Amino acid sequence: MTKTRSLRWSLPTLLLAATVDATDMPLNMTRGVTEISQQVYDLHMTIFWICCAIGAVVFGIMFWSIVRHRKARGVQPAQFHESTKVEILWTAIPVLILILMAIPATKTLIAMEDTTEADVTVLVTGSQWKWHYKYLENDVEFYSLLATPKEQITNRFAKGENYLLEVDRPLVIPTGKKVRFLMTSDDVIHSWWVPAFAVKKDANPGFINEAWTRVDEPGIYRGQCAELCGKDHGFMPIVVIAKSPADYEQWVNGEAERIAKAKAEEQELLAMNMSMEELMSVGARTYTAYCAACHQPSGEGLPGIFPALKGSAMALNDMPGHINIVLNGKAGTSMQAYARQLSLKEIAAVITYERNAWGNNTGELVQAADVHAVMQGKGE
Ligand SMILES: [Cu+2]
Repeated sequence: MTKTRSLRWSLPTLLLAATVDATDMPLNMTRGVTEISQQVYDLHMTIFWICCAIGAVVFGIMFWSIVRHRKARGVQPAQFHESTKVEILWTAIPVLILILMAIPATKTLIAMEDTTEADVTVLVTGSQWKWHYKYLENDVEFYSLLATPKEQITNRFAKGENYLLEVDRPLVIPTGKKVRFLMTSDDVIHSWWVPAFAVKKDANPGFINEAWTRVDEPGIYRGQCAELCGKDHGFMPIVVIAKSPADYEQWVNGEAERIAKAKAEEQELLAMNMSMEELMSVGARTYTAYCAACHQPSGEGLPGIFPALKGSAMALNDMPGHINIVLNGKAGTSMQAYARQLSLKEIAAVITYERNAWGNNTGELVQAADVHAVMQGKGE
């Protein structure tokens, strides 16, 4: 008897629980921080409650009918095959509901797609496995790489608060301004996803997709690549810092200065010779950040997938070929072109490292000028 009573009460409790504000539900979509993300959230909740209402009505009628017309009560089945009235009703009602749902959905979609009159435009390029940002109004561009230490990934250190959601150089955008993103890719399909902005757009090689956002609150917003793009798909996070327009302006100037300075240094570097010690130390750092994921920290590669550098003919004998492949990549393989991604110094250093580490003791130094010569030879 008590069991029946508790069952009788549990159903209304369950139904009432559904009226609790859905934001309390940790598995629900987040509201985000932009007007669009709020619109998307509201749309999602509207459709959700419509679905709940439809579910309640349809299952209510169904269960009521099953119980009310059960055989035990001696009910005779009704015969209304091919009833025009019923068929019109069950077509018209869903069509009406769909139209009702399509109106707010279309409004939100149109607002999301409207990338006109942007204040700032950023070209976002995905590549295995990092993001590249280029500010079209300024001479500012950079790669944004995962900054979580390897030791955390391999469980040698405790995992940090923003594990796998931290980068060396975050994208910076101004608050209160419309920022347009142009998405593309260097290799496979990636997807640039920042949940707080309700922006999730595929980055396809050879195509440009558009998205936009306007963030009002300064802050740090995090996201991830949302399209399975290969082995390190889980290691290409996105970090966006929204700064006030004045701070943003300052940051842009600082970046432009940094890039101009690096270019000037590179010119100086061409006349300089770096020592083996310096080349090996910069080279080891560069190798770990850019090469070790495929060629492995041991330089042994993965047989059949990524070639070994340790003891390889190219690393031991063919210096121009070695420089060329690092600069320009190898078409049809995962070997990327690093000419744009790394500085002359880093390229010279990483090649020196590869020619002298793991017992590849060629004793050869590769200088920035050597790399530059191969670059010029290629007419770049
Ligand atoms: Cu990706």
